[in-house]
Amino acid sequence: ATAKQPYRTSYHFQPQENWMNDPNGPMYYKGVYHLFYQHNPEAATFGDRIVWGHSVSYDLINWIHLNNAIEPSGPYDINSCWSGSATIIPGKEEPMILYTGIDDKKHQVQNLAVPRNLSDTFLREWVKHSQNPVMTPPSGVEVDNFRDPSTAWQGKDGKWRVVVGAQNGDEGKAILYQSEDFVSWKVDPNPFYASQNTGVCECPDFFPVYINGSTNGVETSLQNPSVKHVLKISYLRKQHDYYFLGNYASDQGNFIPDVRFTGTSSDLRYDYGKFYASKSFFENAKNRRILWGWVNESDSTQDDIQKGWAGLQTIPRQVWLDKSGKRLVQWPLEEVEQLRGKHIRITRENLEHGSNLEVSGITASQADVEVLFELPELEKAEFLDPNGVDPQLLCSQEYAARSGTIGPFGLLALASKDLKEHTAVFFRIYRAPNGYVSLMCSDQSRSSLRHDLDKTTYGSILDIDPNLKTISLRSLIDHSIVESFGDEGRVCITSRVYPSLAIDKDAHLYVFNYGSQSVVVSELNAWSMKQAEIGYEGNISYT
Ligand code: DQQ
Repeated sequence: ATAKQPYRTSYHFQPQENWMNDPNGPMYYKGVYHLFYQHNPEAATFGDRIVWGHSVSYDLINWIHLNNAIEPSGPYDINSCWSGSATIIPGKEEPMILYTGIDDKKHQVQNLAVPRNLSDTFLREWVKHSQNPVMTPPSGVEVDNFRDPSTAWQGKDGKWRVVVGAQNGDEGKAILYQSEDFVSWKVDPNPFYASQNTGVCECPDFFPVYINGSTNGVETSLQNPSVKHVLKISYLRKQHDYYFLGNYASDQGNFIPDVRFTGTSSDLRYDYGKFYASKSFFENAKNRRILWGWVNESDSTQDDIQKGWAGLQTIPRQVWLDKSGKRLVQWPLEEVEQLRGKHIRITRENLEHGSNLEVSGITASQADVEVLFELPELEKAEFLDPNGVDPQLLCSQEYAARSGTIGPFGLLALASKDLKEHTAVFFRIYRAPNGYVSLMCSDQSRSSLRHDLDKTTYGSILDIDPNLKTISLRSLIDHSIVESFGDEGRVCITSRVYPSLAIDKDAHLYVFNYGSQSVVVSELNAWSMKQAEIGYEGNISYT
């Protein structure tokens, strides 16, 4: 075996080699989880013959790679098989895949594929329907901007509905289709959702969530007063996944967001770092909605070619509506905890101004860490009017990670011993005109001594309860990725970093407070993470 590369992850999903982007058609079928993904089998870069890679799992953490599931073959997809989704037809218990084909004229069309053999639980082979394409660009949609069919949902009339992302000039749209048999689809002349001055809507995802604070997921077709709906749009121009909470007007066939897209930092995002083209699915075994998102590289294309691979998927996240009803909450699936090994616990540790305390004894390059910080009196906080400020800019200021009043406090991940390299994930608390806010940042500016890396700092602002006593932070650290969950999953920030010193055993982890007010680590738990088993069928012991 060749030595492991320093930036290759140990428990995040990656193909053995080459390029990966969007997660496609995730589903749980007869005891097996399936993940398909956009894949260029020829190179570590995006290409003009994209296929659907395919892997299966029993626990969403260890994965068996199978042959590609869908590859270009007919006039309707000869130039690539782009993103799409799976739907399991209830009663028949049959999975259907709708995906985008780039056809022989380089137009984007939607195609249907079904398993060849339902008794093969891995669903290795997929057959394309003889009537493909099942959707072609309708009027008012550009032929090369019509893609990414969603999972279908069934209306009370029994008809299936899907949305497809589209563009007409500057207008982004999600186009609604209806079908009785999944094969012949009728377009709705009115868009399901539209936004001006945004450009194309990619990878629309539409699903219900419970409004009572339950963490349970909701089956995609369910419509009743106990739910509201979420529409997620990946805006290509922004390279971010935005979600809208709102009302599904099923009679009019459209979605009315509670708050419209503004294009500013006040729009809600799944993740304020690197995270795109995500897709969720409902899993009935544990009654949850699971979200996958693509995390691209922050190094150069040349680096990717050298590494021989590019692209990660996040650790799958459970997603539900916060009890406030105002935002979604995301949390790494409990299954990831099976990888937790050596454990370090710190309790009631006072962090005075300027402290950084090493969390030693675990493999800091491959770790799961959860901290609960006890806050000082909030009245002492600095003043900030969050209206019109861009949290990402605030987090990027020269001293944001170095000094303040309440905060910055948080973690220094993938740090070298001398701290020349580190990724700072931290909070700052501010007094705002109408209460208090917390700023959460992930600062990559000192993550590596290497150049030619995108070290953009990320951040987000969250309203907090004026009586708040504690705030939590969890980070999943895996060699070149830091996935952070603030305030129990109300704010997520994922970053990619490529340390030159803080590699493997030379990586360290610290908890710090550079605010003038002391904070207390009321509890910190950190674990070394074991390597997940991810490999080709036959080459791994995982079955
Ligand atoms: N990636 C796919 C498209 C989709 C985009 C192509 C989003 O279907 O719109 O690989 O990242």
